[in-house]
Amino acid sequence: MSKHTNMQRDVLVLNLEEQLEGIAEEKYGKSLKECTDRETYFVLLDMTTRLMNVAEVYNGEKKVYYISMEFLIGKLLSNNLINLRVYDRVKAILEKNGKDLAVIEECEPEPSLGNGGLGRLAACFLDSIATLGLAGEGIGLNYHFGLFKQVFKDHLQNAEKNDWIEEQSWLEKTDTTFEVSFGDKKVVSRLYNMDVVGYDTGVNKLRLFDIESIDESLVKKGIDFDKTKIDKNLTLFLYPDDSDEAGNLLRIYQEYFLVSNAAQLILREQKERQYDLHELNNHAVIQINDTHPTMIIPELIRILVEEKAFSMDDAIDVVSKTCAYTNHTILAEALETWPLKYLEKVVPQLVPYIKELDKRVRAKYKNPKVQIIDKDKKVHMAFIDIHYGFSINGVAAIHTDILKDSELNDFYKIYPEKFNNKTNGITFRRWLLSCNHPLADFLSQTIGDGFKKDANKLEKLLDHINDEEVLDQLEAIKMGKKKELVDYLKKHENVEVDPDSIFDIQVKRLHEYKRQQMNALYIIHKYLEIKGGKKPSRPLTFIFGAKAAPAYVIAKDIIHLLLVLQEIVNNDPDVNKYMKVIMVENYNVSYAEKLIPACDVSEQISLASKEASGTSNMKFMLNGAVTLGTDDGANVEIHELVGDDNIYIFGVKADEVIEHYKKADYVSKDYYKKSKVIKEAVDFIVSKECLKVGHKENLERLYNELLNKDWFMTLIDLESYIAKKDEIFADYEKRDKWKKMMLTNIAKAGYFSSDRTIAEYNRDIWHLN
Ligand code: NBY
Repeated sequence: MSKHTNMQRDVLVLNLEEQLEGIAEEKYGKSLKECTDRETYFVLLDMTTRLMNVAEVYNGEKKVYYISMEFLIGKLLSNNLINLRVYDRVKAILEKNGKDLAVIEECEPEPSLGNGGLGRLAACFLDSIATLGLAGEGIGLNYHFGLFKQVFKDHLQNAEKNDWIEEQSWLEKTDTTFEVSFGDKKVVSRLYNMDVVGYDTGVNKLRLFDIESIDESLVKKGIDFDKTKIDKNLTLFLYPDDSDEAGNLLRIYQEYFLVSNAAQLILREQKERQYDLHELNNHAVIQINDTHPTMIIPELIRILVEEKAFSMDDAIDVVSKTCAYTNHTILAEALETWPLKYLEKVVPQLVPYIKELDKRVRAKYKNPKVQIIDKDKKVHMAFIDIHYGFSINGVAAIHTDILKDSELNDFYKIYPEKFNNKTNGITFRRWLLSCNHPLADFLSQTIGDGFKKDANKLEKLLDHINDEEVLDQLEAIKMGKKKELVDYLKKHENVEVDPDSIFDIQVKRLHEYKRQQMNALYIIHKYLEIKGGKKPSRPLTFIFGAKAAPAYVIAKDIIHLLLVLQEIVNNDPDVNKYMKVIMVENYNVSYAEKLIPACDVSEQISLASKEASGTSNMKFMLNGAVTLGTDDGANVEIHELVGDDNIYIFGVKADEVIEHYKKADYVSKDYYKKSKVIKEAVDFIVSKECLKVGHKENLERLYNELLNKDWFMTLIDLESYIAKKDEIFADYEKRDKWKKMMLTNIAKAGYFSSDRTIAEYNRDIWHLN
């Protein structure tokens, strides 16, 4: 940090209280004490922004551009205060003025700029890039209504717009505007910046592009709007319903809007710094977050050829050395393939370049499975990344192995040197220091502060594995967090929960491969057991949080089933003393920060081979929950770290699953017919109890899906899942064993710090100094 900014910062920090009073006076003509909670929030927003303005800005010779359609950043106040190292002081000043920082935090709206893991990962990465002192920025879009807000009506998911942007916010409007040309129209963009401050370090920027001509009034009811008015709707929503052609086209318009702006921004910066574009790769590395920003490759090549007098060979060469691709899925249906005719309509200027890239591949490789444009004239976006990027990484060891050995094996054979693994991570600032103050403070007292900068130091906790006082404290902290959640659930979901019950939590996007439906079948099984007189030794609380894509019918049916079960179970006097079911409304980052610290059992039950990594598994572990999971994604690495005794693994393995798909020999009905337990649970979905509360259409559709298709093999694992879950609940009573499991999970979580992940990206891919 320069002496100059350092001093400015010190002055601000020393006079924090005067500063806050000054801002309160300036803005509202009041003392801090007299400000409402909301006004206090805006005072803190101003204060924090001032502090970030005098922090060091990173400016390396080489910079990483993390380009992504999503940055699920969550609320920023608490995190920024923590990273600026003023959280405790601000909290104390507020207390002196009769205010509670935790209450003030509630005034902040949560930016709604991501779907789930992929978007949240991008946000964790920005935090770690800044914390490690690397020059890097995120480039994304500023969606006005973001991902929809979920509202339950009549036991069904409804989608509403999420109007999160306020007059005063962390967004800073800049003077930068670019022109973006599509096949049939032009729009003008505007850049907004958000500061990303590292932990005890400097700041980077998140760059969010918007259009000047946006028209929010296009959205009348729910999330419906005229999808053809691109110049008015382009940045209204994230990932709008893609079930029709207009929705798909809009998505392509959004993607090109992102990459066109990114390319202009990056090239402008190269020019300002007087770098030779033939050496672009020495000054810039572009990390492409999933295939959504893939068009950055042909777009950069196009600009270099058409505007910078590059030969095609030179342009392709330097762009290929600049771009790296991260894959987040092996679900074939999630790998983008755009019909060439869509691209011809939206981005005709790119089509000759995409054809040229395809032609070069054809000239070298005969294998039809590696061609960019297939025989049906569809463009495989991932294949552009693989042929014309220098790195392809998966997000957990098993995931990368599956990419290499099966999904992308044809490419691995061509480019073995390009493939590498980067196991995901999470930022411990948000997922420990910010969401669980009691635990963070207790860890500091017990093992010192070192873990805050070097997460591996958490391992020191293992020295205390036989220390009863430490174990009891961990248990007490968990209980404190459970009680906080109980109050919150009472207030927000109107459900009574017993804090002494076991909190079993599954929160993540709703998808059949994640198998929330298997968890639902367990709940039915337990319900029937209790009805039959078999009571659990301790009450059980099953908590879910999940949004389903509005066009994903079965996912919405699963939500319906969960809400129906919630109604039946919680209102049945024979049962509700022993178990409760809660599907929280509008699960988001802020909700996660309340749920995760209170969790006992972390549900990570995807069909093996299908969850690329998962990241909530890491957040839960760090907060002392024990994982109940399949051998999938990062669960495999958690298992290796904590050992067999500190995790509950069940179900078929990935290779077995892959075999079933190859042979197409999985028949769900066989499992249903063979097992009384499975049959009873599945049949209950269409029982008169369920039909009385729920809708015949939804429940029957789900029932038939499970019986006749079950593409993600729920029934193959149901019996072993029930057995493992009963085992984990029984073990919860062995309090000494359980507390030691909690401690071990926390102690071993250090590996999953995104600081480690980013250090690896930098070491192997980015090479920034
Ligand atoms: O990325 C998730 C993976 O499922 C999870 O296993 C992994 O831990 C995480 C981070 O690597 N993927 C994910 O969240 N994907 C999406 O949200 C997503 C969003 C949009 C589209 C596809 C997937 N899309 O096609 O538009």
